[in-house]
Amino acid sequence: MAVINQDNLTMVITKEVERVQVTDIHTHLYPPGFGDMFLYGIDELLTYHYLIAEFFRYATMDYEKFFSLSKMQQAELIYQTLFIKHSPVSEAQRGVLTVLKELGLDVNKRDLRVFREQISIIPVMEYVNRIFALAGVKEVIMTNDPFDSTERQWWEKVGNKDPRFKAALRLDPLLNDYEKNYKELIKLGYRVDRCLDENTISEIKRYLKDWVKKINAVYMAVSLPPDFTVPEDSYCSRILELCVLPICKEVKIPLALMIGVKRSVNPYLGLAADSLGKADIRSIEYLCRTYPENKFLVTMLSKENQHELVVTARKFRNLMVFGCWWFLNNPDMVKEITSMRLDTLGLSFIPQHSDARVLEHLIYKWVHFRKIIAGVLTKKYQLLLENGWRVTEEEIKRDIEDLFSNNFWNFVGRNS
Ligand code: HDL
Ligand code: ZN
Repeated sequence: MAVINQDNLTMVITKEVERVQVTDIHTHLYPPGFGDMFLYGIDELLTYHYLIAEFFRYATMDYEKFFSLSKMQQAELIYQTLFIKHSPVSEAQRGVLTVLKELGLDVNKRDLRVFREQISIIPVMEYVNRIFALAGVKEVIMTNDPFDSTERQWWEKVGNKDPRFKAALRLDPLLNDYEKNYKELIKLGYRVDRCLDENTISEIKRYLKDWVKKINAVYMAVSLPPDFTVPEDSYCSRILELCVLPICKEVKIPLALMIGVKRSVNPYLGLAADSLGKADIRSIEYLCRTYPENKFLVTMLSKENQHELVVTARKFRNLMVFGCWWFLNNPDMVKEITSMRLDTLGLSFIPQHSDARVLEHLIYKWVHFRKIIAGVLTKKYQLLLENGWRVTEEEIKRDIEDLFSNNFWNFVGRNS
């Protein structure tokens, strides 16, 4: 039972943070068996929508012209603009270098053909294993949308064979655009109507139960706009209360609410088109208070929502705060938010998820985050030592495993 002091504290925390195996609770990854939906390699890394947005800070070419180019041509343009003509100092730009460095490639080769060649000679499954190992990730939760016909076919014809990839049932088309999408439900065999009558409510619940079972969903999830309001007389609010929450409770899985995204602010940018806005915490208070037997995983996109979200979590034990989502996932904000959460919630939250879309994102998102949280945690335990509290290495290991994995599985009510 190694006793910790001011001299060995940093080393112990760094070691435990470096070696903890992560449960990455929100990603857009797919298993290698899902064909073209499984994204990896330097061209996918460079055409990440974060980098496309940053590319168009400089580029004067037509949006359509850019998107008509091949992925390789887009990657070359982005690389020349963001890495060669300007130094790659942004979080997402630096992330590409982190991936190449952790893979043992020479980032100063400055030649995409070399990186393509060096990655392409590695057998895919060996490469997947290497990425998970380098990232220190034991499992990822995906974002699974049966309304996406391509993805639906993979589930119906192949299914997921890789236990490292867990499923989450994504509800955006159902909740955010029911009027446009209810016909899709009919095509899937559910006798729903435009109006939410008794039969439609029952059929939507049947759809939810069917797909939670089919993909073995660990939770249901939805992203919501800044003006999300419940209760209100809207499709979103009514389907949420009449269908989603009763089924989440019945099948005993949480609902993940990702609030504050303003979709398609500049439609020409495709996946990079979205922005953010401050949301109203009162809807979270209402849901947690009104549905005490439901569990809510919540992340919010606006920095201005972070403190009220953390305080709200102090009021409701069925609320689990997670991640520094998207535009918040930059070093200084991650440090500030994580420190605030530790001060306000102790260790009872899930500090980060990767939102990875490309397999190698797991490396950069977690290498960057581990460095930040190691520094933040060291400060907190130093204060404990100053108060004369004797903390052991085993207790630090336990706390870090809670933050990176066990808090999630204990909240979900399952083992990893
Ligand atoms: O809605 C979401 O799940 C967001 O994470 C979006 O997918 C977004 O495009 C993203 O990838 N953020 O990191
Ligand atoms: Zn996401």
